[in-house]
Amino acid sequence: MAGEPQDDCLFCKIIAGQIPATVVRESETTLAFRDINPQAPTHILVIPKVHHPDAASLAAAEPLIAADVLREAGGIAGEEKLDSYRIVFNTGSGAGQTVFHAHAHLLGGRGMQWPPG
Ligand code: DGP
Repeated sequence: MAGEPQDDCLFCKIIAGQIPATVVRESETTLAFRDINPQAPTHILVIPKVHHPDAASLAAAEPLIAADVLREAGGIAGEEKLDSYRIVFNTGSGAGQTVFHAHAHLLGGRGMQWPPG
């Protein structure tokens, strides 16, 4: 059923505490933890506790929780004292998505290029 935890999902296992992660913030609906392969001095993943394969699916099914993800990312950016940062939702393998549980990348602490690669 949409939103239910998936046995084969890495991020559902992190939410369940079956795989360790460096958690920086948790809310009723979201979990935020440091990326295992950081691409910037601050690289934090903010995920919904419900399982949806990507950000657009999450927003279509649970728009309030999609908003929670964005609000948490902004709150963490403040806690991390980032005056500039990027929030990225890779969607589809061609865009670099490797974990098919919706997640926001919060990246900051270095200069960034536009357009991204
Ligand atoms: P994406 O490529 O957009 O699907 O992002 C998935 C991110 O998840 C990627 O930047 C690496 C991160 N990641 C993968 N496995 C783990 C893990 O076991 N722990 C943590 N903390 N991050 C992980």
